[in-house]
Amino acid sequence: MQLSVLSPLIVLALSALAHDSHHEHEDQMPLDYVRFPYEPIYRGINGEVTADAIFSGITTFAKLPWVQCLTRESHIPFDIAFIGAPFDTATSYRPGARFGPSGIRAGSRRLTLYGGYNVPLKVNPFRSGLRIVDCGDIPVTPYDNKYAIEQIESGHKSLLQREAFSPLGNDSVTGEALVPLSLDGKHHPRIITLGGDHTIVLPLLRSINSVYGKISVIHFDSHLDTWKPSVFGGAPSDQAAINHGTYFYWASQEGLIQNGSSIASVTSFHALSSPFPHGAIRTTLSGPEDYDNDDASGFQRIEAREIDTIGTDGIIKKIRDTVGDNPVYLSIDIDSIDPAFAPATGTPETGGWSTRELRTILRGLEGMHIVSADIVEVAPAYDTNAELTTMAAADVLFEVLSVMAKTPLGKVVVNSV
Ligand SMILES: [Mn+2]
Repeated sequence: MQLSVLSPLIVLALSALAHDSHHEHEDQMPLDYVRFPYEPIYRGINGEVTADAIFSGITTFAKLPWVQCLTRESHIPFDIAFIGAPFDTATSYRPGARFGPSGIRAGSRRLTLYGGYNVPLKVNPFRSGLRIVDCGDIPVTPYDNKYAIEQIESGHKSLLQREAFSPLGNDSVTGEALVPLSLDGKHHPRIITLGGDHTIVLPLLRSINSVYGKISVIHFDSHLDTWKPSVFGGAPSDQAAINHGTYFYWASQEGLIQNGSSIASVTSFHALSSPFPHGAIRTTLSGPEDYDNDDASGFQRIEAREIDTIGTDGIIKKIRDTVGDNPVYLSIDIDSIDPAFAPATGTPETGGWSTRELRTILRGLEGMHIVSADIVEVAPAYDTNAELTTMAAADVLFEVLSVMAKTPLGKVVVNSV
């Protein structure tokens, strides 16, 4: 448009800025403002954090410091990073999860209002000594799924393959030095990805595989997501065959996820080698054979309705018995929660868990070696004005973050001599 009209205004504005800086009062928070741990820039009369810090200013996840990890601040190390993957061009029903990262950040504003102490887990992840940051979003094209999936893998790898800021430390019981779980023996940071439709887990698992090798997965979802492309709506092209209902099929085909043999404590409530629990499953199927395919992809299933018989304790036990001490990747589809509590999602299914139940189950994962995690399928356009879904997503991640803060990502090496 009329750049010639605007440009004198821009020049005026810039010159005004140049004359006014660093005098009258403290500057506005610059966009690349970084402070660890998070501290609001404005202080009350007695130096206290002022209450407006929660709803004013630029919103990151839980108001954490924003670090431009993928570009000019790639030299700043961290222990846990939040990163958005705004991709939603492989959804089967409702699109809109590209706005998930910004929606979840909006829903997370109040997490640190009173400081962020997690009462049941007895930890404040924001004051645990770990450096936790929001890295913004991976740039993702909405025009080309093949390229977008490469972008997500590359962005995630770029963060994951760095070394963590804090040393790994010692085992709390034996006092022995902990050893990293990674293939290269280095202590890597943990990444929490804000989706995005569930397809993003394929490139995320490719990245995870590059650091940890084959890995176990804990998958909370109302759907299987191991469907063969032919079952899941057909696949008119190679690219169409990779979508938010088939990515675990492909991850299994590519050998990214571990086959059950290395786990001693597998509970065989479904057949075949099955190290990976799906939780909250309740979808309809094309037929019973979908479960055979799910078995072949290496998953055990926990049906959503099992909560009525075995409760949250029983579900936690099933997960822990299945995964054991293995390094595990955690993927949470917001549709595992009932649409009464989280309506804003791509393929809602009634009969799900409450937000309280999922949070309880997640807290039950304390002590497990969660190497990274995601929450996906949050599509804020279908949310209520009360931000039910984005708030649920943020609170679920607060539990994940608390578990991570309590559990160092290392093991004690038992000397076999
Ligand atoms: Mn899913």
